[in-house]
Parts: sequence; structure tokens; C-alpha cells
Amino acid sequence: MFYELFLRSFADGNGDGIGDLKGATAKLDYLKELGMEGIWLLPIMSSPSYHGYTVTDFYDVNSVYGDIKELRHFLAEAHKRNLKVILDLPLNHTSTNHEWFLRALNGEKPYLHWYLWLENKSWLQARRPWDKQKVWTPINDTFYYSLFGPGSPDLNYESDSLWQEGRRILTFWLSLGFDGFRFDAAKHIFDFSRESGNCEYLHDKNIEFWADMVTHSKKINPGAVFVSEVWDDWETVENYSSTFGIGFNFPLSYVVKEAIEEKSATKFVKGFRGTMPHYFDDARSFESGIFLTNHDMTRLVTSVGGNHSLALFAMSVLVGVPGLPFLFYGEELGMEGTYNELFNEEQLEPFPWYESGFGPGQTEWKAVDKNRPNTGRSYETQKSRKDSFFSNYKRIVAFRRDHPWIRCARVETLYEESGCVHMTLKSETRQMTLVYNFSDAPVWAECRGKIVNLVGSAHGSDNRVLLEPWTSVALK
Ligand code: ACG
Repeated sequence: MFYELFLRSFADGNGDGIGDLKGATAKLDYLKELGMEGIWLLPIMSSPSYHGYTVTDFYDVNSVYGDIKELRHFLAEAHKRNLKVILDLPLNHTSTNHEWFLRALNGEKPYLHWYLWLENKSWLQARRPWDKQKVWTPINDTFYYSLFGPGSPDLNYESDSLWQEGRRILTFWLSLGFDGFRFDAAKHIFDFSRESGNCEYLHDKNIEFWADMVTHSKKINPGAVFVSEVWDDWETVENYSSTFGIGFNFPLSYVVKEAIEEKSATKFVKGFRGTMPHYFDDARSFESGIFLTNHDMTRLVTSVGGNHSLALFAMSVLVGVPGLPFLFYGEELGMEGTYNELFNEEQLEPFPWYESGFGPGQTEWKAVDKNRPNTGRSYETQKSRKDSFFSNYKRIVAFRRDHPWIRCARVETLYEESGCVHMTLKSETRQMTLVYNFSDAPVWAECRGKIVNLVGSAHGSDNRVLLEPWTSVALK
């Protein structure tokens, strides 16, 4: 299970209120104790933005987060605790303040060819596929292509010298000790067609690029972990995943949340079959990176209307599903926050270590609105309460940690009955049946085996068990 860590909000090691590597190093025991096996570190390279996805130097750490020496120490300490660390690498674009872009504006080669410049006025009608935003930004007497907005000019990997630079960047971070990468915006490397003058995902060219980057990386670290961010329908996600080894399963994250929202076990069964087909047998060419939410989405508790039982039920589903699970920082405390384009970063608020909202190591980089002090949401308050959201969340995570075989299991049977999902997982040596009551009504279910109650409450007798609403059990 990997922890999606946003350094800026996690823990502050130098008293400037901004989370950093030193602060995060001091919290590695916390992550180990939580039951994590790895960390997905959101971008840490030099950047003018709070999110770090617009880079000004691919070969250095953002000075607010620390320096290369502190990064090496963080990685060494993580490895001492058997925690892998993968780095979020946004290779699709840079900041407008990257030296390459500034030199390109001066017409310097090869940097001029490392970006996309308007060649035909008709291209200006191109729009971003999902929200029809403009994708060309005017500057001086020309335009540059910037799919993610004016602050992020796209890099042009038609240029061989840039392609080689991409390899050098991977070599640099792997040599520092990272265990792999989360490749940002993987379907966007080639996403503009000169022929049509429109935004078009050139999937084959993208996959060719990533195959080269992954092959290059494996020469440096054969055991490296690569996760692709392809936020699209299942067919598209599947198309990319085998090149990386692990692909984030966005469609599954919607299936779980929508099935809960619609109180529909049937929706889950149908949706699961459609988004996890590679787990119904043993011959699979990639794993799913499974998750409920990430930094681009509304937080889990907020997405289920603030209902802690439903949020914990969702977590109990996640830990019962094969694949590699990813947890977004703060979900373990039931942090809230709605994602919206207004850049209010509600879903990225400081991790509340203290009930008062303040204390050694607390990050204060932005005002807190959705996870206020003195509301019982802090780690300090929840860690010692057996019935806290945190204690329940940790118990659910521990279930997955104690059954690592689930990651590579296959789904032997999956069906809906009386509003419950029955899922049997199998590996060479293990088998387990999970029963989830996706309804507001108590349901009797035929259950053979030792009952482990994940969430909610179940009362067993002989081979039948009564599952209260939103209860999940494992039968071993
Ligand atoms: C990554 C990072 C994100 C970052 C960037 C840019 C990329 O996680 O934090 O933004 O470096 C698109 C891209 C993703 C991108 C998100 C933000 N995420 O593909 O790579 O935007 C549809 C589209 C997706 C689109 C998504 C956005 O298909 O392509 O993601 O909408 O909401 C169903 C459909 C599915 C659809 C969803 C949602 O699931 O099947 O296709 O997805 O519904 O409608 C960062 C900052 C930004 C900043 C940028 C420069 O976060 O604020 O602007 O950097």
C-alpha cells in the first residue's frame, strides 16, 4: 500500500510553515506504523507553483522542500524502514520560468524546438478535450501550446535532443535512490495533431515514448516501479498500463464511489467486471494502481457526504480488491475538501497533527477551512481513541497489510445477492471470500468460514451471518 504524500502539507522540518523533506523524514515511523509499504512523492523539483507540476529545474529539489543532501537522507531513512519511494515526474511540460523556455523565447536552439509554437492560425481553434479550454497562449508575436494552461508550456518530444534529455532526467533521480516514478499526464506527451490542428491523443506515439523511458530506467534499476497516470476510460487506461507495469485504475475509483452513492451492489459487480478484467485470471500483463481519491479529486469523506461509516466501508472495499492500493495523505484522518478549478486547494490542506492546529512540525502554508482545529479531526485526538475514524481506518489498512497475497490474487467468483457483493479471491495457496452489504438494510448471507468483521457489524450463527447495513466481512 502506497501513501500519496504532498510534502508542502505534511510536516515542516525547519519552522517556515512549509512541509519539507526534513519534516517528512521525521514522520517515516508514522507512515510505517500506519501500515504503508511505499510513498508516492508529489513533485519536489524546483517550481514556482504550490503543486510543483510546473518545473523550473528537473535536476534540483525545490529549495522550500530542502536540498539534494536532505533528499538522500529521506530516501535512506525510508529504505531503512523498507519503504519504497516513487517520484511524481511531470515530463509533459515545464514552467514558463524554466531556463529552457526563456532561452527558447530568445530563439536559442535546441530549446526553441523543445516547445510547440503556432504555425497555422487555424490551430487556435483547438480546445482541451475534457473542458474545451483554449490550449494556445500568446507571447511576444507568437503562441505556445500549453494544454494545462498558460503556466505550463508543453514540451515537444518530436525533438530527439529533448527525448535524450528525458532519459537524463530519469537517470538523475533513479541514481539518487528513488525506486521508480509516477509518470504524470502520460497520455499528453503527444496530444496535438499538426495535421488536424486539433488536440488528439496520439496514443501509439505516447506509448512508444514511455516504452523507451521505461526501458532506459530499467537499465539503471531493473526492479524500478512505474505507475502511469492516464485519466480516461478503461480501454485507454488498459492500452497504456502494460508499458509501465502499473496503471492507476481511475474507472474503478468511480465504480466504488458510485456504487456506494447508488447503494447498488449490482453496480459494483458490473463496474468491477468492466474495470478489473485482468484479475479474473492469472495471465495479466500489468497491475492496477487502485485508489479511491487523489490530489485531483474531492476527498473521500466529502465525496460520501461526510459519512464516516460510508468512507470506512469504501476503504474496506479497496483493501479487498487485488492490485496495488494508493492512499491520499490525510484520508486516514477523514480529512475533507472539495476539488474545484478555483485553485483553492481545499483537498490539499495541511495535515492536522495537533488539535489546537499548531505545534512543532505543523505546516501552516495555507489557511485551513475544511479541517479546522478543535473539531476532533487531528491525529493527536484520534490516535488514542479506539473508535476514531483514524483507528478504524488503520485497522482496515492492517487487514490488507496482513494479507499481502491479495495484491496478486485472482477473482474466482463475484456476484450480487440481496444487495450484497460476494467476492472470492484466490491465489496458489490462499482463498478468501469477502461479503459487502451495499445497502441500508440488514441482510442474511450464507457464509462459511471464520468471520473477520472489517466494518459495520455482523452476527454469525452456523453458516449464516446477518450483515447490518454497510457492513463488510472477510471469511477465511
Ligand atoms: C495530472 C496531475 C495534476 C497536474 C497535471 C499537470 C496533470 O495529477 O495534478 O495538474 O501536470 C487531465 C489530465 C491529467 C491531469 C488532470 C488534472 N492530472 O489528463 O493528467 O487533467 C477527464 C479527462 C482527463 C482529465 C480529467 C480532469 O479525460 O484527461 O485529466 O478529466 O478532470 C471520467 C472519464 C475521464 C474524465 C473524468 C473526469 O472518469 O472517464 O476521462 O477525465 O471522468 O471528468 C497540476 C495542477 C493543476 C495545474 C497543472 C499545471 O493540479 O491545477 O493547472 O498542474
